[in-house]
Formats: sequence, C-alpha cells, structure tokens
Amino acid sequence: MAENRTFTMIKPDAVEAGNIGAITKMIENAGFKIVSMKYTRLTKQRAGQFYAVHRERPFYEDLCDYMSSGPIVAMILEKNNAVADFRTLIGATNPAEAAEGTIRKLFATSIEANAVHGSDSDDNAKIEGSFFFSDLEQY
Ligand code: YYY
Ligand code: MG
Repeated sequence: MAENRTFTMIKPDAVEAGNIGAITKMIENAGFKIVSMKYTRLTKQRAGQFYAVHRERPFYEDLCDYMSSGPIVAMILEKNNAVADFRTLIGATNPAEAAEGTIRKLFATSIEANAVHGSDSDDNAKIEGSFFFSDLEQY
C-alpha cells in the first residue's frame, strides 16, 4: 500500500448506534477517498491477531471481547498524508481527551468503545489493510 493510504474500522459501538453513515460522511468530507470497504465482523481470535501488539496490556482481553461483539466496517482510505491526517480526524484514544469536532469526541462512548480505529504508521496501514482485503480489493 502506498504512503498515501491508511486503514480504519468503524467499531461495534458505532455500528450498533447507527453511526456508519455519519462517520463515513465525516471521513469523505475530510478529503479521504474510500479505496476498499467491507461490512464484516471479527471473531475473538481474529481480534486477538489484529491487536496482538497489545497482548501484554491489561485491557487486551476486554478489547478482544469488545471488538468481536458485533459487526464492524473496515476501510482502506486514500489521501495525501493519510495516516497522520486520519489520526487528527479521529482524535485521542480516550474520547474524554479528544479534541472538539473529532470523530471520537462526537461518537465514542468510552476509551474502549471509541468508535473508530486508525493505523499508526504507513507500515501498519499496509499490514492492517491486508488483514481484511485481498490484493484485488485494494485497487
Ligand atoms: O491507536 P488507538 O486506537 O488510538 O489506541 P491504542 O493505544 O493503539 O489502543 C488500541 C485500542 O485499545 C484503543 O482504541 C482502545 C483500547 N484501549 C483500551 O481499551 N484501554 C486503554 N487504556 C488503551 C487502549
Ligand atoms: Mg493504535
């Protein structure tokens, strides 16, 4: 994946609350082009693989339960400076600390149920995109 791409998920809380449309509109309004999009779900095992970097953290078990608790929307997004600009758009991990107008400030309900994922580097964007999408689906 090129350096102008990032990966996101609309997480189970935001899907359950009916916020797929509102969040996707914010993403598009911020200038991101949707390259790939899939309404799917994670098993607990797949959630554990996705978040394997956090496996020693105290919140890991709960995070995997939560991320497999309902459907999600996975997307690959394209924009100049995609990874950093998307992190700015979503706001801090803890919605209590997220800036006004960010997706997490508007839609997250807790540090765990924080509405959206955003990749933290170009390398991870590529790995995470390929976790959900085949090469053909990433054109
Ligand atoms: O990249 P980002 O999602 O903003 O945060 P990470 O530090 O990578 O943590 C991944 C995920 O884990 C976070 O979105 C919610 C959850 N989490 C948690 O439940 N409790 C914490 N203290 C930290 C993170
Ligand atoms: Mg992260």
